[in-house]
Amino acid sequence: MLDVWGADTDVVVTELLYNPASVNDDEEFIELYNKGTRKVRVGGWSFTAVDYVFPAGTVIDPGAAVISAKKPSLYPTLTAYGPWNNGTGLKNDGETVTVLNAEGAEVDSVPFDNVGSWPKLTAGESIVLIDVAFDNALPGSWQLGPIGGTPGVHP
Ligand SMILES: [Ca+2]
Ligand SMILES: [Ca+2]
Ligand SMILES: [Ca+2]
Repeated sequence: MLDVWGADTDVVVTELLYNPASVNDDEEFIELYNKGTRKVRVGGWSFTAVDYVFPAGTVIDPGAAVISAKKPSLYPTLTAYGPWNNGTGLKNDGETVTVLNAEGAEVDSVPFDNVGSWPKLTAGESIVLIDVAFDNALPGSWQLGPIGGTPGVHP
């Protein structure tokens, strides 16, 4: 069978809720979107910044957005991959979130921040990639999302 799976790089980070309104920040999530036309296998994929590995066999459908959540039980109506282990989470003052494939190679990377040209949020707001054709490593490719974000929905 020929090439029935999409490329790893079809999957991009489209939203981060790195500073939820709560003090404990348990609502944090990273949204991944498959911008391609084929399913992408993400089993064994992981992140820098937070400690999580996607289960074997996990697939993201074309045009679908999924989230990895610090505490998936807070998103009972969604497929939320998690929890993040060892107390890891997303820093409120910025850091780099890199998505690694099962071989440990970089798939996507977002060096988000809350200063400079990055969207300056009020706690609770997410940041959302404006267009999946844009380079999500660049601050100008992002805009503020609503309070609580739009987990599992893109755009
Ligand atoms: Ca945080
Ligand atoms: Ca907070
Ligand atoms: Ca979203």
